[in-house]
Amino acid sequence: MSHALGNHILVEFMGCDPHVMNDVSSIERDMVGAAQKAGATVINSTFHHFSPYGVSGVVVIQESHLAIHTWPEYGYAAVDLFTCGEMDAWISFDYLKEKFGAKQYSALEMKRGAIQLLERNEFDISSMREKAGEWRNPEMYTRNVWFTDKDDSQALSLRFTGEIFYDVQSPFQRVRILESYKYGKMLTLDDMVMTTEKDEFHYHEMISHPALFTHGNAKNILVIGGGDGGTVREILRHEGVEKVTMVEIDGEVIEACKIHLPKIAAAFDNPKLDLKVADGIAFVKEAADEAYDIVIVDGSDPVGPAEGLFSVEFYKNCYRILKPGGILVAQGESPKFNEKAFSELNFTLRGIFGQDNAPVSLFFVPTYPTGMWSFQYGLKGAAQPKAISKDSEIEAFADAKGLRYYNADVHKGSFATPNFVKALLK
Ligand code: SPD
Repeated sequence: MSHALGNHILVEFMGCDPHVMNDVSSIERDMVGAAQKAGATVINSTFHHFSPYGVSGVVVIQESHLAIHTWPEYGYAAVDLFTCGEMDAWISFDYLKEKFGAKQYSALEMKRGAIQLLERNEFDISSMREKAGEWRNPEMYTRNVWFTDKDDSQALSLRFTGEIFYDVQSPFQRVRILESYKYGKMLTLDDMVMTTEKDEFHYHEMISHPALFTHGNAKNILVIGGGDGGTVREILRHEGVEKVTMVEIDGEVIEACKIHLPKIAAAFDNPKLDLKVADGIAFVKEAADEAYDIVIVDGSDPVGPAEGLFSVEFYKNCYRILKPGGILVAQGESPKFNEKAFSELNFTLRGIFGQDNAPVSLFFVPTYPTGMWSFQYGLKGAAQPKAISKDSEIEAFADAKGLRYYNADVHKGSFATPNFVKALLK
């Protein structure tokens, strides 16, 4: 006969596979599986991934809960198996030990709620029992799995279905396609959000159209990065463009987006596109002087393979390969999330293109941390994007092409600089 209300097993799993310990969806699946294997009724699961490392989560079961915190860098998971009633939590323990590939482990079992120390209150629990009956369908439990893109002090979290459509560790980064509830399918690289089905147009319209309208006669365009295809899709809406060369370092990004984000990867078959899977930094270094009207750098954040896309040498080469009057546009990070990269890039561009020739365009992307993002320009000529006077041309284009973010007012307004940004750039 049991003399306690609950049974608590505190588990140390060590020597686990670090990749498994950092994979929120597989940990959620295993924790739910561990509960079900032991015959528990799952009510709800909530799991978060913390970038760059670690997963925390809990599976609420009718018999209480299973919880986990992982430290992938130590191959370690701290697991709590708390159960009431007849459930045998050691079945969950064995299941997780195998799934996590734990090389060492220890477990401490404690009885919780010693009956002899407790005083029972008399009250009618029959209505609670009826309610409990509604929870019995194990297919009906709510999954609450969160993807988090964060630095040390700020985060953006998106709830996703737990389904992973694509998950490949390329030579450069981990390429994944997940499905979020609010923003649809999304591309993540090393646990940072790159683009989502629902808000990709904010970014892709703003990286391309302001530069093309400012230039007015761009025929030969180079895109560095941009593996999801959204940037070339927008550029190729301009009929005067004769050739776009796109150089993406990671073929896995292209592949993932072709399969799972076809509306973004919609222009890869366009005959004007010369698509190269190669190192964009080396490509720019070897490219001929004054070859391009516009160079667009659609890179990821300045860690991993995109780090070199924030270097002085790279932008000196971009300047060299632009024709006179040419325009550079670079993914410029956020003045609220990555202030250092944002301002350093602007200093670099001002140093190369001239003090008045490196304007910043601000725009809004809900799925990037803080939502406020930038493109930074390098102008190798007199045309200033802010001073554009082509309103009716822009409006007609936006209308004809069904654009959802860019218009003449947004073009001009995006180059207005809030005071805190001016201060950052001093
Ligand atoms: N933190 C997100 C930075 C995103 C940079 N590039 C996105 C690629 C979209 N084509």
